[in-house]
Amino acid sequence: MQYGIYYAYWERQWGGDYPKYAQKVGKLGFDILEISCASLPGMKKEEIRKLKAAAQDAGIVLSAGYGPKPEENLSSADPKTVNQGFEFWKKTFDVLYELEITVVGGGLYSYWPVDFSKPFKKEEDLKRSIESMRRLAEMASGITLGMEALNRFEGYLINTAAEARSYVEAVGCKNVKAMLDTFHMNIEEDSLTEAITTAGSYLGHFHIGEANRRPPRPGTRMDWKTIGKTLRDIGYTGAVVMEPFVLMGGQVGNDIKVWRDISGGAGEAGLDDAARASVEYIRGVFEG
Ligand SMILES: [Mn+2]
Repeated sequence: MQYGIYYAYWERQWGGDYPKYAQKVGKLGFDILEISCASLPGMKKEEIRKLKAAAQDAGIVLSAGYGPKPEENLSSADPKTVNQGFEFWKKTFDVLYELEITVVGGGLYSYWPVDFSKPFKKEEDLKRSIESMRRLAEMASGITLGMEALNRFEGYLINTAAEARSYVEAVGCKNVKAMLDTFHMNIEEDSLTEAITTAGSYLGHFHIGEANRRPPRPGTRMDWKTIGKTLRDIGYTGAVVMEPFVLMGGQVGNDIKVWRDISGGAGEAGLDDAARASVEYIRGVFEG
């Protein structure tokens, strides 16, 4: 397995200086920097070149995550919205290819975060989403699309590993895979072991975080040893990316709903130390 971290751990606004983060996470002991697709369609050649060089220098690879905007929702009943979604992905895949990114995950099958004040029909949205995903999979040749099971407060189409698996089976494309995140699993699954086993060979990307989205560490209610063992048992050899959110404020704090300073006043150096300790711990425990 390879171990990564999502850049937004350090940010209060979405987006950031990715070449800087590539260098940083390489030094902290990670193999992967996960970035957001949000700014990729407008990325200039020179910026792409700089980021690729930074990743190469740092000895890391890049992966990507995304929560589609409401106007890019591939499950929408409005054809214009669905088209906008495909337009976004068309531009994004061009940049992902250039950055040699082979995995992109998130609530790609819907939009994020879902506005539950608006009406929706799960069955119909699911049907449209599956049809869209087949088309997206074709556009994404060589890139694995991770269908992330999100908790009920953030999404409704795929909340569990079982739902992710049946969605992926219904799509029936090799590069569309299930994606799990221990933060969401902690809310929705009876058993994290069963959930990982249910995803089985369909698992294409894995996010980790404590129940309160701190970086993983020993002595919490998350049984990291068993989670790591179960991933080994199903033969998972992909990416394990931590997605910690501990900072209050800004659009990130608002979207993630961080209403207290979970970092405990840690500055950048404190956040770095926690990330370094976390990846060292997880690598040791997950590799068995
Ligand atoms: Mn996640």
